Amino acid sequence: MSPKGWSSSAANPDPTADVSKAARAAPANLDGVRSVHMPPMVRFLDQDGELLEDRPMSDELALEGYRVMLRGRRFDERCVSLQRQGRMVTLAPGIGQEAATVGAAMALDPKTDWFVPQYRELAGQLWHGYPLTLAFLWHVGHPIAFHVPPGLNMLPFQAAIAGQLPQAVGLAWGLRLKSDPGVVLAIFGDGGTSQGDFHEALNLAGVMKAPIIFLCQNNGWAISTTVERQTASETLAQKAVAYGFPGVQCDGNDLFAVYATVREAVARARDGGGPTLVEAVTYRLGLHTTADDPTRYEPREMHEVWVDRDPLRRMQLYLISQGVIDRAGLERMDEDIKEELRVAWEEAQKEPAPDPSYYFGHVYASPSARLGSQLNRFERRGRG
Ligand SMILES: Cc1ncc(C[n+]2csc(CCOP(=O)(O)OP(=O)(O)O)c2C)c(N)n1
Ligand SMILES: [Mg+2]
Repeated sequence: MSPKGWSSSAANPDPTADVSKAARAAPANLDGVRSVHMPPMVRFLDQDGELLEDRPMSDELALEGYRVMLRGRRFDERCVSLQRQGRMVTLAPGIGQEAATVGAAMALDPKTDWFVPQYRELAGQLWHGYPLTLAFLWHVGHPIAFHVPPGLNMLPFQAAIAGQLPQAVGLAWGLRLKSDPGVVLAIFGDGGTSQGDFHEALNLAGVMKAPIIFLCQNNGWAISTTVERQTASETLAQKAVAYGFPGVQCDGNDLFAVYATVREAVARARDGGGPTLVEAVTYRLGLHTTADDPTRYEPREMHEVWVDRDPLRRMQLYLISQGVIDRAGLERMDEDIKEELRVAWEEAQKEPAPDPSYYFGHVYASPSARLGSQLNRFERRGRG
């Protein structure tokens, strides 16, 4: 799979050409304009964990990747349970999408590269260095979790769909202007591709050759809207062609495929080759958020098809078949992770509640008069 093979943009027209003659020579023919030649979807592991290509990472690294995917899965399950007990705010689990976010994060160098999340990427964020205790505090709505720890190259999560993308391009362009070797991984969903911010961000990134990887997690749904209702494009990856850079689809439930694809895109970006759009084809096995009930709209059979494509199951089968770990080892790992989560949750609960005045800070660089008067009113009324 070569970067050249990903690109399919047409040459710019010659501005000196005689347009009237050209029009006669090439009458309008709209047949087939819907098709864009795209490379096939990248896949390394089949559904049962059988290798189809040479593995792109060592088995030791694959085991570490699996551990973080599992940590993300168990974290989300624990948080859904805590939310049902009324101990957490609304949250968006990434269940079923762990290979997409962890595989992409593994292709970065956390010392130089930036992770720009949406809200469903916790597993990948854990790989990049976001601490578990802060992750719990995020889901209880504690503002401390919205301050990215110093030295961690990550932006806070973003709930406004695609709102992170123009900022991610600014970040990437800024790195380039400073001759910083870093690249940016910006993650969003299939629904995000309908937002103006998505198109503006991709356009600018293409023109500026910003060192950025746009990772679209096509998880089949934008709440209850299917991808078919979202776009008439055959794939989401092909949208990159219009912006003059490569777009590629990979199997988002295959850790190896996501890792290899994003690694190549990272290398291009670092070498000055500009952006890549990667569409990771995956599926949301859990809820849109804890405020959602997918049984109201999701066909049961569709869900079951994707349960069999679970990225964790696929990696387990691979690791066992290679003799990297056995069933007992996997169970021990699961127990260790549950214990880690218990300790981190306990730690999170020790964090004192913030002073309510905290919420008035960090809104503007210099607080507006309106916010100042609201704070005064709050102080006058007392804190009861
Ligand atoms: C700008 C904006 N419009 C609408 C919403 C309401 N909303 C929240 S999540 C969501 C669906 C997003 O779907 P997708 O981009 O596929 O991401 P996913 O939730 O599937 O990860 C919508 C429309 C929002 N948060 N922001
Ligand atoms: Mg989606």
